[in-house]
Amino acid sequence: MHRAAPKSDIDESELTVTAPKTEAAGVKAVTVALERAVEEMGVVRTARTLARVNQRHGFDCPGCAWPEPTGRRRPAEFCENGAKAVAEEATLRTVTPEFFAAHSIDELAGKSGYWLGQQGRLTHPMVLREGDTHYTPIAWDDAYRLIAEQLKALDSPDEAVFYTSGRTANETAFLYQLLVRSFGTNNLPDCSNMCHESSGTALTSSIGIGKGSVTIDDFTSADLIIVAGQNPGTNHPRMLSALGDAKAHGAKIIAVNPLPETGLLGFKDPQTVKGLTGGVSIADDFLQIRLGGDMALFQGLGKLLFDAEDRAPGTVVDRAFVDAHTASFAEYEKHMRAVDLTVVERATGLSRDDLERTARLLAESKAVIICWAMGLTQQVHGVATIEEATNLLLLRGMIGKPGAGVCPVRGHSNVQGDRTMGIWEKMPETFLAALDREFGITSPREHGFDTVNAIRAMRDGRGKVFFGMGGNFVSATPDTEVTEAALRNCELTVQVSTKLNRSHVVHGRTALILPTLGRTDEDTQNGVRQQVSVEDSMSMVHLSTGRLTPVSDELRSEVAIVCELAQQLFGPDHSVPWAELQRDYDKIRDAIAQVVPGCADYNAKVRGRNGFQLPHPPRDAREFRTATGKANFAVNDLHWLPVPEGRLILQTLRSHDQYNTTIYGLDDRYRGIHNGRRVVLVNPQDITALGFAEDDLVDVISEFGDGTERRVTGFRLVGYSTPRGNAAAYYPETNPLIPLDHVALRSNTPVSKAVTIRLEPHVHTA
Ligand SMILES: Nc1nc2c(c(=O)[nH]1)N[C@H]1C(S)=C(S)[C@@H](COP(=O)(O)OP(=O)(O)OC[C@H]3O[C@@H](n4cnc5c(=O)[nH]c(N)nc54)[C@H](O)[C@@H]3O)O[C@H]1N2
Ligand SMILES: Nc1nc2c(c(=O)[nH]1)N[C@H]1C(S)=C(S)[C@@H](COP(=O)(O)OP(=O)(O)OC[C@H]3O[C@@H](n4cnc5c(=O)[nH]c(N)nc54)[C@H](O)[C@@H]3O)O[C@H]1N2
Ligand SMILES: [Mo]
Repeated sequence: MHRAAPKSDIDESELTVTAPKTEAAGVKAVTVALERAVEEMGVVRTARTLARVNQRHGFDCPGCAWPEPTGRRRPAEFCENGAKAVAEEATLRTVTPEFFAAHSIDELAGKSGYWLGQQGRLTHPMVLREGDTHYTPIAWDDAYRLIAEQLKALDSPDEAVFYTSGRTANETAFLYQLLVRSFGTNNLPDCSNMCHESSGTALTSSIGIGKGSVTIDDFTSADLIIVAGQNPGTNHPRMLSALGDAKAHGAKIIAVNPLPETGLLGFKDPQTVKGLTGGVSIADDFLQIRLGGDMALFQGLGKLLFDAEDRAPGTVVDRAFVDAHTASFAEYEKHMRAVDLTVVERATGLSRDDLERTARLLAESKAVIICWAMGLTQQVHGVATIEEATNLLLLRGMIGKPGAGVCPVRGHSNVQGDRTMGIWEKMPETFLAALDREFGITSPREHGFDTVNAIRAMRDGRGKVFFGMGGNFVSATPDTEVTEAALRNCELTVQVSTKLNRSHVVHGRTALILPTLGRTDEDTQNGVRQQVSVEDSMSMVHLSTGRLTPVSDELRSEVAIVCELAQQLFGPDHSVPWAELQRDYDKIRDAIAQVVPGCADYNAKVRGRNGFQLPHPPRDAREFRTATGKANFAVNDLHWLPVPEGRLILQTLRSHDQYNTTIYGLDDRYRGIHNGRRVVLVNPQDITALGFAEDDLVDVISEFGDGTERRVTGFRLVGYSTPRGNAAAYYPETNPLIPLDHVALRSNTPVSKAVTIRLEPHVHTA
């Protein structure tokens, strides 16, 4: 029925390039997704599974964190990449002990991440002991004992690192951080450190809470929506429906992006019959900005808003809001009035007319939302850039009213919830005190390692045990060579995973693979089907229930793995009732209700029709819990990215056919790249100016301020619409180019969207 796993690996010589698509979604999206799903799951499982995505009593889509429309869930909010995410997880292909017996670790290390992931679901706990050539099966209890022994043998709990990826449900996340803090460390790096950390840092400083202030319903009352540094057509396809609805209600939409992303510029809604025929352009205006130019854009707009206020006093600055709710307005005003618009033009690559047109819309609109994702966060000045976007909204009184606010669009389906539940290397004292009170433990107070600092620690021998609760640490992090050496430097690496990935084949002296249930799988404890809960990008919490029969009896839930390991580690007399919590997830939610702010009565509220919304003081009451008690205008010196002579600035991004390090297929349909991934998209004029021709094979060399260089080889040059001096290539193939120390100020996020590179002809070595 379903297709066998691909036997051969990627052959980049088969790569073809066609013109980028001008329309996203539509019928093609439905066909592609269904074909993939049927290949992986067969017809019956496909029908049963896709009918339950994001439905009441169904499961939360493991795709992205975009919320479901409230009240009126569509029969099935169809989303191509959501369907691919589900198919990827619910596949019937399996990676069994026989598979590991047939493939040595050296052989697996030579395969691409694509090949590894496509082999199927992991079925048994496996171990690789020092000197072994192959992973072999291990009993669960022996695996727990091995981990506990290694952890207890450390000189300090701070020599262990506990990573989390954002698919982990609230119940697991809460227990996992409890285990880690009971053990005695705050070393809880997560994928968010590489993702929206800059958003959290900026928003906490500006408005007192690191989360977005809008709800899905605000989209239909907004009259201006700016989407900056985000490619929703690929990464949040359901957001296009919300933007389409907003447009139908009269909102204007502005896309700010170096690339003319198909989803923003042309969209065929697969939900409506209309979508089957004509498409609409989602964006009313497209500002093709230079990489790293957004801080300049927001400052330039600030300046122009003050100019507009001068022309018509009392119409642009929301005085009442500014006076009642904000601090440092005078400093901000002074700073903005001094902004030099000719510098802004150079920094952004935009014209004076672009800037004035946008400022006019901002000044006239009654309700404005600014959305953003990785194009803003993964920049050296990402935090300041997001503060500048927030400044504009504060100036216009656009926080805490219908149709207006800040909207960081989260990636992983529960990355926001994981943070709420305590997955953070620097949780505040109030949380730790509540945790200690509830469980009779003493949480450490010293901050732990974030992702970049965890790599540094393992590299330097200060981190000796790595435990990954999901994710693919080796491929997702920057400076691949350094990170791989850091992992190999560990005594023990443990990966709790659903699918095979590179983090299983780049390993410590001893390595464990612990196979776990996914979102779609039925989770039964003590004979009773369990549910978990997640929080979306707009602070809505709801239940998720998997119903598929797991592909193997040996899979354990993430909750079970945490509880069973904890009992092994802490013994039977620990003050946390691990066995009881594992037996009934309601008990975990009762504990969450006692510890996590806003979660009182969790079990009852999460069972409500649409779940429940966590409190957000600026959104709910224009209350700003900052040190000043007000929303803070931030004053930042302007930074942007001039392109050094003969060089380019590279951004690393996602194709339409991948989920982070999971490669679904080799078809970046919207951008016209097929059957391969090693491409660099460059402005055709730059290709000529640098002495190359389209289709040339090149090596890409990154140059860092400390004089070090990094190289990846054999990339195809593709002429593409991007500003002069800017280039784009796929993640994770280009992660070796990103220096570990190339991080965003204040958030320590790897700068994946601005790497200085040069190109050299690729010399074939036979
Ligand atoms: N199908 C699918 N869905 C996903 C994911 C996936 O891999 N596949 N990943 C999930 C995760 S974890 C995340 S975080 C999100 C990521 O969602 P996105 O942030 O949309 O992901 P990227 O592919 O990194 O795209 C970054 C976008 O920002 C633009 N950009 C880059 N630099 C700049 C800049 O300096 N200024 C401006 N204005 N724009 C810039 C790029 O051209 C691109 O359009 O998606 C989530 N959803
Ligand atoms: N160059 C560059 N690097 C980047 C980025 C970029 O834009 N450019 N983006 C960054 C961002 S935004 C993010 S969020 C990170 C992503 O970093 P990660 O979250 O670490 O990476 P993923 O590729 O999402 O992880 C995929 C693996 O998760 C496992 N998995 C899937 N579902 C489950 C589950 O339910 N439970 C468990 N236990 N495991 C599961 C599977 O084994 C799969 O192989 O990458 C970052 N790295
Ligand atoms: Mo992310």
